[in-house]
Amino acid sequence: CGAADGKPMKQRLLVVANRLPVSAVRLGEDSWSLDISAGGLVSALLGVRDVDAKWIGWAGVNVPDEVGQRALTKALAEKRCIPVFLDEEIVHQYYNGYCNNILWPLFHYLGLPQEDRLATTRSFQSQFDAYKKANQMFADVVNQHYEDGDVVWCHDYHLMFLPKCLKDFDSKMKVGWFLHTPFPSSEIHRTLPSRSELLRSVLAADLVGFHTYDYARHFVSACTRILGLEGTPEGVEDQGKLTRVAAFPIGIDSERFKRALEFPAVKVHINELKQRFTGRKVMLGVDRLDMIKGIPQKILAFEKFLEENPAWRDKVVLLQIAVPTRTDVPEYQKLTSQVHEIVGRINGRFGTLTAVPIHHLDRSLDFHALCALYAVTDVALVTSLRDGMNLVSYEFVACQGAKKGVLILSEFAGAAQSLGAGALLVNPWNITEVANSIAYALNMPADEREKRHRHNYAHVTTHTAQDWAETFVSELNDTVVEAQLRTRQ
Ligand code: ADQ
Repeated sequence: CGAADGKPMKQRLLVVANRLPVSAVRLGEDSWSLDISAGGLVSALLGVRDVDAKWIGWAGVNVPDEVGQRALTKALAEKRCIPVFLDEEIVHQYYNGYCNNILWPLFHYLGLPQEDRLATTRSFQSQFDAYKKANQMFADVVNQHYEDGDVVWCHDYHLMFLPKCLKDFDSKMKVGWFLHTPFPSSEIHRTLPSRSELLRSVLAADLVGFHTYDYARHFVSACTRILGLEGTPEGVEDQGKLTRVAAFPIGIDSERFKRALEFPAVKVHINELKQRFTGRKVMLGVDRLDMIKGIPQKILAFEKFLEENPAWRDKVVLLQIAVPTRTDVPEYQKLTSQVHEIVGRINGRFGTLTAVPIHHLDRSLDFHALCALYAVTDVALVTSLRDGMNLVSYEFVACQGAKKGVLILSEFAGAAQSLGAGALLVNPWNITEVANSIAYALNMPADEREKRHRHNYAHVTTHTAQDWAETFVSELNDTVVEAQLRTRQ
């Protein structure tokens, strides 16, 4: 369609995610400072051609007063963001409760909470009610801003109820839903008390996407086994209505990483790191400090490697950068102390007066510092127990144009399906296997390193975040057109 000035109109895209890509800090009654995150999803969506995208989501802060809400809405509008205001109680029940305490561990095969069965069952229902209420609040904001022809792309496990809310409002709305975590085997999903309602809500979407073919297959089996619906090669069919289900593996903005390596400040940082670790091979782990990332297992494997390879003890260092998340949750606090304890023990055991084998940082690094670290790394260790995709493995490869370092990658990360031929795949639960892979990686001949790196580099630089977003949006448009043709026949 054309606009009045004759130029083709861009398609409007409403991206709905739990969190807006901003951090908002209140400066006064009606003033806010906003810091836009330049990370993955944002650059993916900026790169989609002929699309005019806006974000809808929670800004991550409680704003109880109208003056503050109005001021934040106005400030966010300049960044093409639209806020959903959630109060503290809803955040507690919906976000900390149902999303992070129930769906996150379950989708990563860690099971449902078991501490106190009765209490969990009781709070389960109120958390699920809050989840549905919060999803409806997101839907209300989408509906206020929706215009005919818009594409609405819902993201992640926080918003599984949203497709249904949106279709209830307007059955012609083009709705896509993408899951960033794994979708577990139907045997795991079956244990969830609200299993059917969630599946039915997701099926209201026109297109449902996952990182890997396996997750898509698990979702279709859950629909056939739990709901008794028919799975077809295209997706799931319910009384003549097809919901298309497919794999759309995400990527990164690899050019952004390559460009960063050319910045003078990053080059200076690279040289400093090289000097700091002269004579030692650098191994790197970069993770959010989360149970799913397998950080204790990784460090124990490194200890085993040091135990069995004394000649390497003063020739290798492991840098583990772990951003704390969900710091108010006791399980995460326990994980932090567990990691500190293991690191302390290993440094005490193998350290010398001048060097320690593990540098562990509990914090986030800025983008340039991260790129410099990736660039000087000889071996990256990604040992997630489960991970939807894992972008750290992609970022490491993108920064290794010169060095051609080795990637040790968990077979339970979605990335194993795309980078498996170049990486050394490991079972992160098998500490001996990971320790052996570390030894193999450190001793790997240059031609093998080069060959493995070439494979991964080609993948990471050609399957970018922009391609991912563009493919999903165009597939969603096609799916809706095909469905319209089918109903006319
Ligand atoms: P995450 O679980 O957050 O994402 P991941 O894909 O690895 O996992 O992305 C983490 C991002 O945070 C990366 O861009 C990384 O650079 C950054 N990061 C991590 N630790 C950092 C640190 N210490 N300092 C600075 N930056 C740090 C979820 C799913 C993944 C899926 C993504 C995208 O769990 O499986 O790949 O969404 O769909």
